[in-house]
Amino acid sequence: MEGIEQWKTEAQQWLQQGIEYAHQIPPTQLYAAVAVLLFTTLLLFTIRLLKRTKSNTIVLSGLSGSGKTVLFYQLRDGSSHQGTVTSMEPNEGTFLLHSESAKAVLTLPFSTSLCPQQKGKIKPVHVVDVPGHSRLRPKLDEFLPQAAGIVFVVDALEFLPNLSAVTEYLYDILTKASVVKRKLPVLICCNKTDKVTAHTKEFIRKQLEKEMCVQFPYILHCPALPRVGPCALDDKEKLRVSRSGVSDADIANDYTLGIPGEVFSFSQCINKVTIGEASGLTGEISQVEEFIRAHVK
Ligand SMILES: Nc1nc2c(ncn2[C@@H]2O[C@H](COP(=O)(O)OP(=O)(O)O)[C@@H](O)[C@H]2O)c(=O)[nH]1
Ligand SMILES: [Mg+2]
Repeated sequence: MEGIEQWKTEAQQWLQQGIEYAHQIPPTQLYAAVAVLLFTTLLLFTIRLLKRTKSNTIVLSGLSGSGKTVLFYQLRDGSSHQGTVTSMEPNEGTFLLHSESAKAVLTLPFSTSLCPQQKGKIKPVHVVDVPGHSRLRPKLDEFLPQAAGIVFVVDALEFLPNLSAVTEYLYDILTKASVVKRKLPVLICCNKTDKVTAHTKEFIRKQLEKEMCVQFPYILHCPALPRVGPCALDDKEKLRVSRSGVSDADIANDYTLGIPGEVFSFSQCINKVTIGEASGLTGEISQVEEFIRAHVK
């Protein structure tokens, strides 16, 4: 008991001394010190928060057979791993892009692996290759909330026979709340350009934009949707759209695309949609790597 009393009085003395000392300091100095302390705390807190929320996940999506798995191995190992079987589970990994780790090794002639400083400068990328089979597409929703960007792989060789299915899948992605709200950047990657019969990215872009209007005519012909750009459909609007002949499945998504009355173009999307070319098989994947680096820093 006595010990506690003694401790109390000591603490009070210390407090008194502290207050006296604070009184001796000019108020401006005191205010400045408090301001610096607050500012530093706030800065550290913000840096921590930013670091935590900055995602390094890139989602590879697209129909089965478009070349996602080959692209995944090319990004990771710099080879196509031919002969891999169709995966029923998402293929995922966190790694340094092969081309970047190779470059870093070249700059270090006497070392066979990356030194820690070199590794620290290049951020590893978490790449997820989500199987394109329609039964497995819900898997995509698991990864989109943490994604920094989407690479939508299109088979530029067998493009026209798949046009309808490709458009439907792309529409589905571009109207998801997890994509529109977070303005996720999308790269439409026209793959298999090593073959001379592959369609060009310009051709593919135009066909996709045209097909959007064919498959989802309310993008074009529904003046009942007055909002500009992708907009949330409330229940009344969904009913109105479904009465105009569009199936429920088409309007099940949270957002719609395009500007009513205008021909659809990807530039109307709130999120940035770009189009590029690649060949996973031969390793011509620089446009995909540039996209990844632009969004994973
Ligand atoms: N010519 C050519 N074929 C490719 C290319 N990328 C993938 N393929 C072939 O396309 C098929 C499907 O590839 P895969 O990566 O399994 O597609 P996924 O179903 O989207 O994962 C395989 O036979 C690959 O060899 C490419 O860039 N060029
Ligand atoms: Mg695959």
